[in-house]
Amino acid sequence: MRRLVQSFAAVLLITAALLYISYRLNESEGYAGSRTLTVYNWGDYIDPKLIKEFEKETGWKVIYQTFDSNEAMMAKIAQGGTTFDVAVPSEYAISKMKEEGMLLPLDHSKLPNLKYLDSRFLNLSFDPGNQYSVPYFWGTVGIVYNSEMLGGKKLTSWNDLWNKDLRNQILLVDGAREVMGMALNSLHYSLNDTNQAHLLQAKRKLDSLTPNVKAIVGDEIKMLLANEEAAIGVVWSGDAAEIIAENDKLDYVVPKEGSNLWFDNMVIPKTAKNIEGAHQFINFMLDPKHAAANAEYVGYSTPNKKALEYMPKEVVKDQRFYPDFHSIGRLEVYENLGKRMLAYYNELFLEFKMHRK
Ligand code: N2P
Repeated sequence: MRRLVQSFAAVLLITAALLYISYRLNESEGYAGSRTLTVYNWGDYIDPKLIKEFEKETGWKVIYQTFDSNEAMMAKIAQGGTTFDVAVPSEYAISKMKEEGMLLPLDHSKLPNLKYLDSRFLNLSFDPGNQYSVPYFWGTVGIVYNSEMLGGKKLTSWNDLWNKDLRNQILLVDGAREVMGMALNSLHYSLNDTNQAHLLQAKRKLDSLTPNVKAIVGDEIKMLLANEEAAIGVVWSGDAAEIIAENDKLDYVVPKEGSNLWFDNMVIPKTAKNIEGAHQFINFMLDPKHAAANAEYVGYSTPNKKALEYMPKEVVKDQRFYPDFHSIGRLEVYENLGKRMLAYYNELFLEFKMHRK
């Protein structure tokens, strides 16, 4: 009997000790977790000095990760392995993430710097009232080209790219919506077209561009064009601004058949762990001085009206990168076309990429 009591006491003691250890472990993990803020952004899309400054100011340690497409970002967040506190999707992705319950509503009382944003970028149809997202950068898709390498020629149209003289001269941004959108626009269809015959026609037209396409690339597109490895790039406007700052022989044009107007906004994924820190980070990036420093560093256009006052006049007056987009009727914003249609766009783009090899 005594033996029994003894071993019962021993089991109790061990259980209590284990419980205590696991409690302390959880506590310390929670502690470590709560000191960090995980930010998920596009590549080349922030001034790293701002991350340092934010860490110093708030005491959060930032874990910074990057993605190169909305599709990759959404898949990674949905898969859940890493939890992100802030992410920066584009408008159609925001609409999709909202629909799929992937976002947390924002607490505007924690974002006093919202008042500095230009109202043109607020309350847009993909997020009425900015319940879930706050503007970060915006821009267009267009053609950056080196007219010296093209014998003084000026480009004005998507269809110019199909010219037989441009063999191996074109670099394309690695984006399904962008490249499919270009093909659709070149055929005078909407870049949100969902008609299968039109989409197949666009894909065939892309295939016929293949001899002129040197490569389909990510952020290295800027370096390649600035170094004159190719004469033409289909790029986001901010990349064009960055390239032209490096090499002023290049120019940027939004083709006359029409193109894309896009908005990248900051959001807090539903799975976020540091919601307080996420609001602080968003508000920090909305500070006009920080927004101006960020825009100058990455080359993209800021939606922060007050920030423009801290930036060089020649930058913010440049109609190529700060256009009055309401007056450019030919721009369209990507719509959330639904899961199946988005998958179809991706599939056609992938087939085009394979066809090249
Ligand atoms: C920056 C990518 C910008 C994304 N490298 C445009 N939506």
